[in-house]
Amino acid sequence: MSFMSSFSKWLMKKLRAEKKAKILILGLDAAGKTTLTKFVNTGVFLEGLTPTIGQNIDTINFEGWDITTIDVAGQEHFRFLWEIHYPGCSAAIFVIDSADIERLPEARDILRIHLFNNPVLEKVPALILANKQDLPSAIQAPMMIQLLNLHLDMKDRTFAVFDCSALTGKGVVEAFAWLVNQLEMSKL
Ligand code: G3D
Ligand code: MG
Repeated sequence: MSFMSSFSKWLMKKLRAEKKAKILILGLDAAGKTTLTKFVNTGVFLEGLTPTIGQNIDTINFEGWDITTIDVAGQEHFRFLWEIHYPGCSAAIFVIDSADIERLPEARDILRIHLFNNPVLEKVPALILANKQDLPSAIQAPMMIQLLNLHLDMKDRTFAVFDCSALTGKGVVEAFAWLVNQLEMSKL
């Protein structure tokens, strides 16, 4: 069995044991959200991928689980359409292209607007993925925390930053293990 397939099976088993959760995957366009979702879904999940509004929202349903991925950049006038997806979600993942230094300020602003300063997502654990670590210029988690000001902005929040590559899968299992643990703890 391939690594990806056993990862998917492991994740599905964990999630199933937890019954239901709605997980948001946010980030700028081209951060790697779709690649991550494909990785998570490889092989096992029943995929009903439907681009709901324009090209920037995908919803995947499997076994009663919802994963919604949203490109939260630009198109501010459509914001009210994305925000209907926010209530009731159990966790939020924010994906960053760690090799795209030029867009880091934009990612930081968007992260603030959609996650830190968003009362609807105040209580949910936030997993921040420093994606594209396979690229030599990628910024790693400790530096990312400083650059995004997470140590200050997120001090009252449950969050973690993980290095990963949605392309190779490196780091994804560890990151999702953290997230699933948070979901498990929130049900205690
Ligand atoms: P999005 O859904 O957030 O908009 P995508 O982003 O998943 O469509 O990814 C955008 C581009 O980044 C894709 O390349 C994809 O292959 C690439 N990408 C995603 N994750 C990684 C990663 O971890 N490492 C590297 N090197 N590339 C990654 P294309 O060329 O198809 O635009
Ligand atoms: Mg996408």
